[in-house]
Amino acid sequence: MTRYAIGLGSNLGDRLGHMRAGAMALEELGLTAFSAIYETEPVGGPEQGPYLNAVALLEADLEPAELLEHLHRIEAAENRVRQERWGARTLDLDIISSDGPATDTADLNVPHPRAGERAFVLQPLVDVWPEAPVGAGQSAREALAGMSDQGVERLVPDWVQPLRSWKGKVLVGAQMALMAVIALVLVLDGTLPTDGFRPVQVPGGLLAIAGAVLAVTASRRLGPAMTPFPEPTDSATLVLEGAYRYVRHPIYGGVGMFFLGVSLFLGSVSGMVLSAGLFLLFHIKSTYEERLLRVSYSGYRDYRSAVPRRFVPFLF
Ligand code: A4P
Ligand code: MG
Repeated sequence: MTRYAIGLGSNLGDRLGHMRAGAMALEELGLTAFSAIYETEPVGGPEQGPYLNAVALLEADLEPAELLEHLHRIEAAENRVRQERWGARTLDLDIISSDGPATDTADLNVPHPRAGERAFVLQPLVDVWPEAPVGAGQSAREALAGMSDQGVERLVPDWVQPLRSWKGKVLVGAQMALMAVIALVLVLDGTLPTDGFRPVQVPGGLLAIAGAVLAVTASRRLGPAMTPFPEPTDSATLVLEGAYRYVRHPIYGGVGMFFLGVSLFLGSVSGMVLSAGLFLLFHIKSTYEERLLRVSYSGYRDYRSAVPRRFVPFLF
């Protein structure tokens, strides 16, 4: 039995779909572990979109050359077309490292000759096999230490199965509970002045109305893609119009503004504090959600740079 680390990469078409198809095919060759999935800046080659990269570990009774044939077959099944060196690809499978003797032939080099200098290979490799030899007598962990980050970002640990996790459910549960508590506190704690009005009622009322308008228009724009869960639905496409041109999470922003506005209007300090807590929870939830959106949509990374505001147009 030989242990092999296989690097997976995709930056063309349905990246996650190609990575998953590759992962399924590797399972039949003796798979033992998968790294998390990372989004990475392209290294070398022509101008091209960001990659998804991961590493799989195999224990297989195969010679390196036989394994390479299997990898080429799996790549071909994902319509891999070889046009230019380091060009965009639907699926690239490379033998990164093994615990067998080094291979150095005309069409196969193991360890992969460039593995030791590339963070997009080393970071996922360290997830599953930190001591993997990557050339020059170095392990993956040693080669990675002291390397600049090279635009490699860890997205999600479990990517081979559909993206549904307990974390999403916990976040939705916490959000529903907190919204119910704020509503209850406002009913019990909020008061309207009997003699005239308080000056903060004007900005409070305006904020609540603006929040409601933002949340309602954005949810109508989202249509069938709307879900309380952070994981995108299977049929969803990325919505970038309407309120989404100004903020990346207008529904969360609108709901938060609404609760804060009503708390101001009713003069409830507890309501204001809890509304600030709701914004904090939305921040945590949307940070997680954006990692899932980046795995699912190659355009999300550019969208995030183009629309820097998360919740409130022009502010934050
Ligand atoms: N070959 C030699 N050694 C190996 C090995 N250890 N594993 C030969 C796999 N193949 C190996 O590969 C060309 C030939 O290399 C194969 O036919 C095989 O005989 P290829 O897959 O047709 O083409 P390639 O992948 O473009 O070539 P190369 O030189 O292996 O590219 P690299 O160095 O793997 O770079 N940026 C990011 N962020 N993420 C990436 O995944 N990948 C590349 C490809 C460039 N930039 C990237 C990424
Ligand atoms: Mg390759």
